[in-house]
Amino acid sequence: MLLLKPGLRLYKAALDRAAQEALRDELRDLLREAPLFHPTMPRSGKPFSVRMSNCGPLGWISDISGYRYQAHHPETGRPWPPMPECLRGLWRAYAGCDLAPDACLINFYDEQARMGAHQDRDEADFSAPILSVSLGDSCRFRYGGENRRDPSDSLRLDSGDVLVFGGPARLMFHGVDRILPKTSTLLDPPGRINLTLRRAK
Ligand code: MD6
Ligand code: FE
Repeated sequence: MLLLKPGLRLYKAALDRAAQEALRDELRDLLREAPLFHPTMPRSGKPFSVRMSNCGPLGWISDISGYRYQAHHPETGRPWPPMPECLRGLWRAYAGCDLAPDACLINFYDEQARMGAHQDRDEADFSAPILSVSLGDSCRFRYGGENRRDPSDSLRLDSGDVLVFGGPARLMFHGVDRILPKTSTLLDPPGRINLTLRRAK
């Protein structure tokens, strides 16, 4: 475990290749039930460059009217599929939180996609951490402080890595500067999947 700063823990290669392949295959089926959609920014309606879906009781979505957690897919109207057991096991092993996650956001990045600096603050209780799992191509992940203008650092996240944001790091600004194309053979089509497990309610 690497403690990057108080509350920010990185577990390199928490999933080995076989576990990554098993999770990839589960996600492939899950995304047939809950297809990736193109979220848009509140007010402006500008599309995100990532595509999203969710699993678990609640899912995070963004559209013209705002950010929120809801229990159904915005396009199919169906409930989100259950969270794979492998993800719940990572939460038990690494989150350090007795309560189970009730939401998992799935972000898919193609080679051009990025994620602007943001805080995750739509959850009811910031005492629970957020646990992130990376699959596929590596990325440059940027993290700073609680104010957008605080100094920032970046690190490389590779397939199989788990990052936990909790305690004093829970509300830090973070984003994805860029995807590093052709750094993994896990996904076809290529790209990066990031899963973030949360306690939304
Ligand atoms: C990403 N991650 O890695 C974006 N949020 O693609 C996040 O936005 C994130 O890694 C909250 C906690 C951990 C994260
Ligand atoms: Fe985030």
